[in-house]
Amino acid sequence: MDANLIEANFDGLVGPTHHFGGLGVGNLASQSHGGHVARPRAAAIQGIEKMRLVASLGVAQAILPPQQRPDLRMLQRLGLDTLGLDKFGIGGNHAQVLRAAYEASPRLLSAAWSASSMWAANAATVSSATACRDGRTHLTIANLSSSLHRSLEPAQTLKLFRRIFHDDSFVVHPPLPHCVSLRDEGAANHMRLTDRSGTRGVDIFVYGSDSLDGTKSEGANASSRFFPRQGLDASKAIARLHRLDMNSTFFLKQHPAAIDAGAFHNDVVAVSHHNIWLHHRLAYDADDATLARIEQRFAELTGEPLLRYEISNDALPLQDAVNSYLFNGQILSRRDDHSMTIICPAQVQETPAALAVVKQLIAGDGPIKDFRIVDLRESMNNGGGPACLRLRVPMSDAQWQSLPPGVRFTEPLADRLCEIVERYYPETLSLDDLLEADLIDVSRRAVHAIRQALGLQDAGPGDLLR
Ligand code: SUG
Repeated sequence: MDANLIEANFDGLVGPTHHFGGLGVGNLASQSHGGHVARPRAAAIQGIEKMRLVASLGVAQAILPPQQRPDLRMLQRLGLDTLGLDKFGIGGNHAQVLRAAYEASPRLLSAAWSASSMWAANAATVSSATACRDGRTHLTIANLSSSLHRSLEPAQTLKLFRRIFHDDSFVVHPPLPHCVSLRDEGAANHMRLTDRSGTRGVDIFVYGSDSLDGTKSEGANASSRFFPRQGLDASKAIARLHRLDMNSTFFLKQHPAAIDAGAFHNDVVAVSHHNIWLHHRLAYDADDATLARIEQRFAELTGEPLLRYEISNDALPLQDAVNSYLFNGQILSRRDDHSMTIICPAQVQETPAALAVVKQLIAGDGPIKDFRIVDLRESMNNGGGPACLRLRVPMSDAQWQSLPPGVRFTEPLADRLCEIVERYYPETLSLDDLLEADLIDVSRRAVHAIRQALGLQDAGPGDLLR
């Protein structure tokens, strides 16, 4: 595949049951907002506004529908199964099921309702066709084994992705087996650095744990506060599955200080786009020689220097990096003049050190010429910034044309989605509201209407629910 690749952004539309469950492992925003009242309607509109902005820059934008919730079958599988649900989670006394879940644990109830599939950066790891030896674009669905609410996503994601990426030029792999050493959180822990055409380059996988039993790293290099979410064994398996060239594939370990400060994914302390790699000094437990080898390999392959911007802890303390989500910005190449823009969450503007870093980047002679601020407060309060909400899929124009047309962003589609959101989504949602059986129907209708708007109508109740 020689022609230039486009970097399509697939955003997860926030679902109608967005709430603050306090469920995110090592995710400080999620933990500190647990139990707060959420605003699902505003959350979805904020996400759609971001898509409008990205599309207005001439970037290929597509939309992933929210998943069906609650996952009553999960509750059934955990022993709350005596209440007459059928195999699709239909029937039975829903109010009783929800109450029983709540009494078993409010976290269980929250997990069943979680709208976490909005964070599409965790849906899959994607390898460009130009990196894979068979010349196809490989996607491995993330198993998201570190937490219950997220482990519910892969089954529906696999179905959806097989439908969207149906063309022979894509290969969609099922999630790796659910186990501790193979826990995998998808593209949030992977970066592909390329020349400006998007073709030649290197792959970097970032992991948190490399110990043999896969739990925690030992010794001084161990994170002490939080369970690392990505296992090295998982990253290696994906690199093999995707048939990557091991001479241009690197595995970097997250710095334990970063995990301890709340960087539960690489994309909280690093961001990449084409030949740009912006990261915090404490993002990796790697010496300068390792980073230099990556730069050298990149230059060999592309004939260009890698533009690596390392931000020191003095310039931006880790805590400010995590609070502002500067590194979760989206760097995008505009279609008109190919200059780059970074889209940052509003929290960057409110964090002087983070704002200073962005301004310095723009003022320099690098390709990033502009920054835009987006308000994603609802998602941010659960630890999900601009980059978390999107999955990048490098593809040729022919591959873009092969997608079901309804998932490609257009302004009329955005307007239609806003109407659906206004019509069905609750204005506010608290944990107590999750006990309301009526919410089941509202949520199903909303997701059904969204899938219809995207041209992903369902064949029957089985399809709709699983
Ligand atoms: O997995 N939050 C998500 C946020 C994911 C962000 N993604 C990236 N960094 N790419 C998580 O921790 C919170 C849900 C709750 O608490 O209700 C949550 O799952």
